[in-house]
Amino acid sequence: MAQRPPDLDRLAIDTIRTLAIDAVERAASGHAGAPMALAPIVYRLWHRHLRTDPADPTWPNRDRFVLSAGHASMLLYAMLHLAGVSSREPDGSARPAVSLDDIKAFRQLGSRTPGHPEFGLTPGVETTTGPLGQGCGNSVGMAMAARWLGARFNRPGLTLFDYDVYVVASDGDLMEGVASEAASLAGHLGLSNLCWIYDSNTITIEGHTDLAFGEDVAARFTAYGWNVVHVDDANDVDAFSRAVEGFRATWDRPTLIVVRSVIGYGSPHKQNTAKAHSDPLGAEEVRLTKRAYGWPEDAQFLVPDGVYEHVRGTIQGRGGALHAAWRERVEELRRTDGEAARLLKRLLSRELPDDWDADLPVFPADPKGVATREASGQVLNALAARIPWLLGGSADLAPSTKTALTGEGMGALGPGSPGGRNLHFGVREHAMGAVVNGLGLSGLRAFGATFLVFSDYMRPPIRLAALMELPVFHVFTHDSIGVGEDGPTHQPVEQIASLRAVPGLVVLRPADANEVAEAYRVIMGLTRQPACLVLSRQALPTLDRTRYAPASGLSRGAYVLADAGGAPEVILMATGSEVRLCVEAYERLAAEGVRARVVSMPSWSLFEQQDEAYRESVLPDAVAARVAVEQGAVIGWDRYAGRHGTVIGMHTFGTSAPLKDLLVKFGFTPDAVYEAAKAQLARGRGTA
Ligand SMILES: Cc1ncc(C[n+]2csc(CCOP(=O)(O)OP(=O)(O)O)c2C)c(N)n1
Ligand SMILES: [Mg+2]
Repeated sequence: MAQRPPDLDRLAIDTIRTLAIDAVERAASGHAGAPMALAPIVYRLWHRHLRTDPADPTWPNRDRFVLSAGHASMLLYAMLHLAGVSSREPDGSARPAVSLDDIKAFRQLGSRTPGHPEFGLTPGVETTTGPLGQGCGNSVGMAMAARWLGARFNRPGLTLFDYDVYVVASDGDLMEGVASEAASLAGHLGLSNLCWIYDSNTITIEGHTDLAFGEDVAARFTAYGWNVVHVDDANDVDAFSRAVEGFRATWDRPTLIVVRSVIGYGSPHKQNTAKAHSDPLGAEEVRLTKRAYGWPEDAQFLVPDGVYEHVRGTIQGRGGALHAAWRERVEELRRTDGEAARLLKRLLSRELPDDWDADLPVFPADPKGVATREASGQVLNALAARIPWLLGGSADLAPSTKTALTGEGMGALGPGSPGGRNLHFGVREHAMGAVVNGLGLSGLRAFGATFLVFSDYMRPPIRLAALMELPVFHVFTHDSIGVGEDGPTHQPVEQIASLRAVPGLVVLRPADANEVAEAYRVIMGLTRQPACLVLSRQALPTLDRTRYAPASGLSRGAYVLADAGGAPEVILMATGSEVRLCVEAYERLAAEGVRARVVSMPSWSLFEQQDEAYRESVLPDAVAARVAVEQGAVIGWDRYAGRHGTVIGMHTFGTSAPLKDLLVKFGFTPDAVYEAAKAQLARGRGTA
């Protein structure tokens, strides 16, 4: 009798399941429960629907697959492996994104298969996930970017961008506020190219979701304006395909596919329990589970004959052809609109247009000056006019953060205007950060904006931007007790220090309008680092750069702004609005014949990148008399002020009062700086 041909789809699905089980078992850590449950639908999505080219996981018009439930990372790694996703090595050869050896090295030092998926480390991983909800937030930015790119580069009969964004989200993802914020925004914008697949298994770490999550998620998403469909069993791949087809046919709204699944599917004792989330199954349970799948019980990391060919053949066949057709369309764009094609190439390679900085304003000296937020608005607009893919917006504070892009053709990005440059995030700081990351992952130069004090609401995406090395930026205004009457709830104290603690994040607090322009020059030149611009609400004098050093010194993080000449006796250093206090104190000291120096220090991290000789030239070790001034927590300033230096900063929260009273109360006056300098000098002479 002829043998029945093996059901290769079933084999592929169980390969994903058992690879996840074996990897978690070998690592003695990680999560196999969700991969065991979701293997059928993720496999079906990739095999049947996803428009992706395994030979080039960076193809710009590929559909995105985001595993927001990053703890299920083995699901993604196994899928990337079976799909044959590969990257190009510098010598042109192809290397698997995830080899079988990589899977065997799951969670080990230096592997491509870290505990949670990391963008940039593993080709095919679209974004770093693990902090629940972030992938959901990123996906909204990706979907906005797809439509933005389409609006800007598609031509009648020539579609360059029409990709879809798929997300796998868990209970935890949908409990997180950031996902709710992002879903609300996506619904408002009618992002019909966005599909979240919700793994509704009613289990989280502590047990049944009845413990803390009783709402009707489907009704909630319907209220957000989403199309909601249900798949009653994660093993019913045909029902899932119908849901995906329903998504593809929906033109006005995002889609949520609610999939009922059983965590740890197939494990006789752990399925449908919270244990399937957290523990490796254990040798005995692994055997029983493999038996339940009809799998050789003692085989490990097994990929049965025929599976690779079956999976890769289909995905590569479909995706390769789509990619080739896309390349032809890019060629056509080159023939018909060379300028657009050139810009697209730059955008996709994270380069800037020629002369992007040609219109950067130079601000004339002015004792009254302007608020740095005001200068920022002018600089940002000068850049936006020359960098077509610079876009962004605020969490409902554009008038205060001065981040509106007002030039010709800017317009708002809205439900019917996907190509707008002004984004209205609504009062959703956390989603703003995550959406900006999604835009950044799509090649756009994106920014967000709010008050500095509310940067706390968006720390998770800021740190993820740094971890992912994304050149996004944020404009944080109202940077100190300078906020005045709004009081301590709105007066940032610890925010600058905490932002400085994020590895790789460039924090810039310019002292005047010309430093603002230079700060933007630095930010736009970044290709692998996010930045935060910390700006004042109140006017700051525009320094006379014929008298003081040029603002271009900002690019080195700290520079000598004013110097009496010769070896300094005392160094006054500050950032932002406090630089002017040091300048005033300096003028008084200089008039008395004291050799004082003012160091403007807009960015610690940029300063730390300078060589020792430069740093020594700015802050000579031999000079112990030092005063540092910043309207923020003093933590860390001793590094520059030295053990005996004076740090004038904030030791408490602020208070509600007119600014002039606050400056006196908290000691931010030229007199206080002058007195501190005198005390420092006296101590140095042994008289203190
Ligand atoms: C922001 C955040 N908080 C907490 C965690 C720790 N954590 C990992 S998975 C998880 C919940 C697991 O439940 P669920 O999201 O439903 O995933 P499942 O176990 O069903 O796969 C938690 C709390 C996290 N990764 N991110
Ligand atoms: Mg769950």
